[in-house]
Amino acid sequence: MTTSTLTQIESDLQALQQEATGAIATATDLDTLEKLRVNYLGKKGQLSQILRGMGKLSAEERPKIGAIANQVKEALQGALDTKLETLQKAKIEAQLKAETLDVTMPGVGRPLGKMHPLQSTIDRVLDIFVGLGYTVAEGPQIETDYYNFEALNTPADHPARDMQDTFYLPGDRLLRTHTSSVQIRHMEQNEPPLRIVAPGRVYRRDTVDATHSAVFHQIELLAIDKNLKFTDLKGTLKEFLRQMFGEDLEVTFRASYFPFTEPSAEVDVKWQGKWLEVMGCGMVDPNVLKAVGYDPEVYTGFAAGLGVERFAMVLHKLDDIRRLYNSDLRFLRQF
Ligand code: 2NM
Repeated sequence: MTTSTLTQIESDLQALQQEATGAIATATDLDTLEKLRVNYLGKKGQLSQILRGMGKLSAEERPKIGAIANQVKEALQGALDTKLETLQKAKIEAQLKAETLDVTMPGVGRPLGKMHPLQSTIDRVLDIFVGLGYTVAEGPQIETDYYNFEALNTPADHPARDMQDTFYLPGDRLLRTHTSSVQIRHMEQNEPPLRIVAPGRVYRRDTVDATHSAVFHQIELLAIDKNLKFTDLKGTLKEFLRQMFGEDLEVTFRASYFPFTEPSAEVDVKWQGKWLEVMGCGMVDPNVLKAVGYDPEVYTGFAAGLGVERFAMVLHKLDDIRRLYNSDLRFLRQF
């Protein structure tokens, strides 16, 4: 083999090292660097191609070129490794910089929403009854005549139907006039003893004025057990009203009438010097118990109902029920 082949390979290796070192030095991203590695040191890369020419060398020349080739390879590998580390660090730093959150920047002011006074009144009432061992029950606002009236001892010709003028819908449907329908559904599905409290929206064909709305909210409670008596009802409501309006509250029960309770009573509280009617109540009528399949000889029960709007108006000294519905923020922000 001629010396010229030897020197040719030597100078090719030198040229490769020079070119590759320069290219590696100018690489600015990891992709480019990887392409350079493949191009120079890869299986089919330029270094391999030059070394293929070694076949023409003599046995004495071969180790000499082999040693040089190794030096070139190590030098390039070293340059690649160093550059790789630099570029990786730079990439992480750029990422960290891009993702930095400046916690000293002023925040964007987001006005806080708050609970509507009707909802906070409902929540207060429910919290008290849950504390007394009651469970919250809910049901549909569109009802049938059966659940809203018939099962509640209020047949079609009953005069009490006029007491709560009803919105009728097509096809034997109506908008519930009280949440008692929820209690009927619950009793149908459960065995006594039970204590439930049913909050919800109810509908009556009333002329709207400062104290009436065609859509309002009720909370009704119901307890069924053996040996429940009127004194249990009184004790429960007195405790509820005491928690609602405060200690030393004067409470009085006045005889009244509801088709679904017997006896029935209206509850008044002395609030800021005046007697206020706040609830209706009574012992569940035996006909109601029979309608849901309970034996009135074994079980008795008491029930009571309150209007949420009325409670909210008393507690917050409101003079017009309509303020609770027209979403005037100047009004709502006060609560
Ligand atoms: C009231 C007043 C008196 C009442 C009765 C029932 C049921 F389903 F057990 F028969 N639930 N609620 C009731 C009784 C409601 O609201 C003024």
